[in-house]
Amino acid sequence: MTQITTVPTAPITGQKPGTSGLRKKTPVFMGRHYLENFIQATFDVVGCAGKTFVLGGDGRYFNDRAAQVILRMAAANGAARVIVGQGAILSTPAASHLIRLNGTDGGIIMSASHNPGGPEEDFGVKFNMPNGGPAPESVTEAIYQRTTVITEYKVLEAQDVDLARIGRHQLGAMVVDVVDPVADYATLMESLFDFPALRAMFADGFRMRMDSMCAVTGPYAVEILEKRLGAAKGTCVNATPLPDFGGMHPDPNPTWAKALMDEMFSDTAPDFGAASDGDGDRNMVVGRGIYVSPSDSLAVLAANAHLAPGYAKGLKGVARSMPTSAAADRVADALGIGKYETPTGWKFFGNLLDAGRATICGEESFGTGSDHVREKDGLWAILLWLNILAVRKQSVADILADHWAKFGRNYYSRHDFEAIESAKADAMMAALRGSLAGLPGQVVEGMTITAADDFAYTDPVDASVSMKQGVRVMFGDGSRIVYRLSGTGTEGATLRVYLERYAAGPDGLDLDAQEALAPVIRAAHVLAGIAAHTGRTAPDVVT
Ligand code: G16
Repeated sequence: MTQITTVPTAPITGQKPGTSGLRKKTPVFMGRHYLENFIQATFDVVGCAGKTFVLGGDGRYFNDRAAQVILRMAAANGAARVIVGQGAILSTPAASHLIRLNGTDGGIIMSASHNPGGPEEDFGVKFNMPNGGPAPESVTEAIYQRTTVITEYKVLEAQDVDLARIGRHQLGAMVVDVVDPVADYATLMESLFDFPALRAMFADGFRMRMDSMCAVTGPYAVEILEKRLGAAKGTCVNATPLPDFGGMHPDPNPTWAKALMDEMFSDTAPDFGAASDGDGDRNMVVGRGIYVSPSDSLAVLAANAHLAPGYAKGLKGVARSMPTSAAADRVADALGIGKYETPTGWKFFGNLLDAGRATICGEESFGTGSDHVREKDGLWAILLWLNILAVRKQSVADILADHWAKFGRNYYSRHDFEAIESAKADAMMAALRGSLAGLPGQVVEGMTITAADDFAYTDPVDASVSMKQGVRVMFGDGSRIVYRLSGTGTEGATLRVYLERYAAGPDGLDLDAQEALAPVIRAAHVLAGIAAHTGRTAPDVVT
């Protein structure tokens, strides 16, 4: 017996999606009507009757129960079919792929990405469009507006769907297809990369460490790297997804993936190391004794992508988020292809990819991807690196050295100041914005400021405008400081300070990034009065 119930509800404040969907503390999401209001608002905006959606998440705490609620609400709102990853699990790029592969009307992804998971940690939900990419601001804003006036939601009274069983299920009038979360994604990867060459490289003794940080990519990494490519058993560590990520902070950066960093800088380091995040869209790559910054990774991938079969015809263009270093721009210029600078947030790449203007996109926040899906894709980036290593037969360190010798080096680092009181962070940004007009011409740390602004972006495809996307201070010697507040945190404010300095070479290409950036770092503190506003003198995380 199934019955549709209409439940009276009232708006709950604060359901405004951030950089990538709605992310809150898990107890907030588990609060009365919280998930239901947001899902109903989403269905009200995107439409649900007769539609087909993909549903999956990164397996964090509450993922399983939230999936059952979303399924019952989809059925009550008249959806025709939902394709769900087994156990309600799908990595974000795999979900994007399934949306595209099946030509669905979009999908719902349950994830708070790299944020920790667990009863007291973070949860999140976002809607992806029929192109497989995160909903643009116009849609997320409409969903938010809807949450402010919502009065009821619909839910089907029914038993849980057995999401452990692959195959077709029925939920009221709605079909639920439970699918293997890995198979289609692995096939897609096999179509882009030279798997025989990678198999030969592993057979020749190439050693790798893949740290899935107890998050969603474990099964994907084991299937692709160990089973299909023949990497030694045990290459993949932390490969079982856990609801609390084993207490880890599944953010693949040198701070949170410290065990991987330690191994890669040890005497027994393998040839290549990689890590991915909670929902599998981020990646970090490390060579033996050398860390690859995400901005450099994007540039190297863009310069060498043609070595992989999926990109043999070359790239149409390269896009990066504004705070990402300009290293990729130099590659685009050398290749004579388009280059684009967008606000932070993968959703801004969607139009460029759909319009065929960009093939590869990347961000300083450990995200790289291409037009194969409409999300960034951690394992994709790792496989492209492996493909490049297999063809060039050089170490990561040699590939980076060659790259810098050819293009010069954009020294780069991001300093994060976490859990600042929101009012203090807002006051600092307001003061900074107020000071912009007077900055050009000033000399700080021996560097002359040539321009300062608050980044605004006009989408070249649909002409939509996004204002106030980060304060930029540019210097005469090519150095740059960017300040913005994170849009993905759930506690107070996180101030991100992005630091960049260009060295043309041939000398001075192998300094430690923090050393090379020292004057820029000092200037960043002086210009924004970080200590005076926030009481912080040192960052919590340095990437
Ligand atoms: C999300 C977005 C990325 C963004 C990152 C950091 O990634 O998709 O585009 O760069 O957040 O954003 P912020 O600086 O606002 O915290 P993810 O991996 O969290 O989905």
